[in-house]
Amino acid sequence: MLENNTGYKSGFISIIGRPNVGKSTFLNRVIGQKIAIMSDKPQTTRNKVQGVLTTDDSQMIFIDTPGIHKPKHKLGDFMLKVSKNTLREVDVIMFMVNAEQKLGKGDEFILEMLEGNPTPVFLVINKIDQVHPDELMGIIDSYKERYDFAEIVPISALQGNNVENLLATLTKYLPEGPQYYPADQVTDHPERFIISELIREKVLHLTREEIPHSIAVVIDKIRRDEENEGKIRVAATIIVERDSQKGIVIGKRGALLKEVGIRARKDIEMLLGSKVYLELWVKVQKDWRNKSTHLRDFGFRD
Ligand code: GDP
Ligand code: MG
Ligand code: K
Repeated sequence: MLENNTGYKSGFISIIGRPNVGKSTFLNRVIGQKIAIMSDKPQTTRNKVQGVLTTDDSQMIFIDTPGIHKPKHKLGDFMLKVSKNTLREVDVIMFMVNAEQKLGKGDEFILEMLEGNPTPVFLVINKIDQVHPDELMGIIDSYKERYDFAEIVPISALQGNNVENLLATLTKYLPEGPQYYPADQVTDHPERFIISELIREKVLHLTREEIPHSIAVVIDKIRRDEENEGKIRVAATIIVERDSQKGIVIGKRGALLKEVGIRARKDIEMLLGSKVYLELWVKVQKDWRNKSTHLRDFGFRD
């Protein structure tokens, strides 16, 4: 993390919108293909970092907020609640729509859900390469009457039109803050975040309600072991808040932790396309929960 970061801005941005409006295309354009594509794998119901854009004066952390659609079942209900909370905690919400489509039921549902949310919402009208410029005002007006957007920005994620302007405007809304993620770590090892989420997911699944969602998984090391058939060695630490939780995560004679390792390793091997040697540790860190919700939720590494 940078010291003396006066003037440096950083924050969390949630991109929401109906399927196929161009969310992944946007992320691919601003961050690079790999990250968005990989995090598209539907493996967790939880918010996750989709990509981090680091510049000289800012860092934008884009968060995937799943479950923003009319819930069909109990779990959907739960996910919606989690997403709603996330949307209150991020610094900016990017609500992306397709310029070719009229405001539909899916958009209505999202807008209703945003009612009363204090977070600034950007209306990002994507695919403007598909509509005539004269049509744009009408589209903007139809959305304007529905919600008090902080900004309305038309773009083409595919062709890149106005994307730089959108990023500059986003930066204005970010608070002063640290560079949460080292720039090179994110661009060189996007897998890191996904791997920690995969491990977390297994712990939560195997422990059910006994372990709170606030646990964190920190990846200590990812290294290719050239002497060992190029196997990738991953070392990770699961951080819990209490000794009792440590006991639960480890399980009787280490059985639960072993199972976490077996399941996580399978997924990580699929993700990396390589044999993986996974080493898991469990650590108690009592004040973990007292840190800012953001840091806790997004697996901040200190
Ligand atoms: P997501 O479901 O919101 O992540 O949407 P995707 O990023 O997967 O995009 C859905 C489709 O829309 C893909 O075929 C993209 O190529 C296309 N698309 C995305 N952005 C644009 C754009 O700005 N212009 C045009 N013409 N197509 C786009
Ligand atoms: Mg997508
Ligand atoms: K997505």
